[in-house]
Amino acid sequence: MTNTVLTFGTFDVFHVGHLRILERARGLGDRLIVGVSTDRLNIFKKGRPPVFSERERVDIIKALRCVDGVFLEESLELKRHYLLQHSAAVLAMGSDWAGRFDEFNDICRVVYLERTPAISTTAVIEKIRL
Ligand code: C2G
Repeated sequence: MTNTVLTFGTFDVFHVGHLRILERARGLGDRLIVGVSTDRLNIFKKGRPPVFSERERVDIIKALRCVDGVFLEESLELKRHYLLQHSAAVLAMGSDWAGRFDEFNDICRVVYLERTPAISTTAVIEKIRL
């Protein structure tokens, strides 16, 4: 029985905080499948389009050694569907989402992993701007 881990994110302006959580999520099972937010979902979540398109963000995530598969996350409301579709044994998310996905405890283990401090896409954009 393959122990599939699912995680989700926009992964815009990819940085080491994204890499750390993907590597740690991968360590929770035998394979890691990543739901990458569509451009449209990012606008809904963050009120702005991502810097890099969904195509570019998918290509980067797909290229990572710790990632076994990628799909487009169209909506935050489809999480149960995605978890069942991929027979996820684990949902792993950053601690900024702590508690938000406990409702899925009936179909998989829900794990919140500590965020990597002092780095975010917004901070990287600000640093480049300055
Ligand atoms: N992250 C992290 N450390 C950081 C920044 C981000 O661990 N310094 C984690 C976040 O907690 C998240 C993942 O990296 O688990 C992706 O972050 P985002 O691309 O900002 O994704 P988010 O907007 O949280 O999307 O359905 C859930 C959403 O799609 C998650």
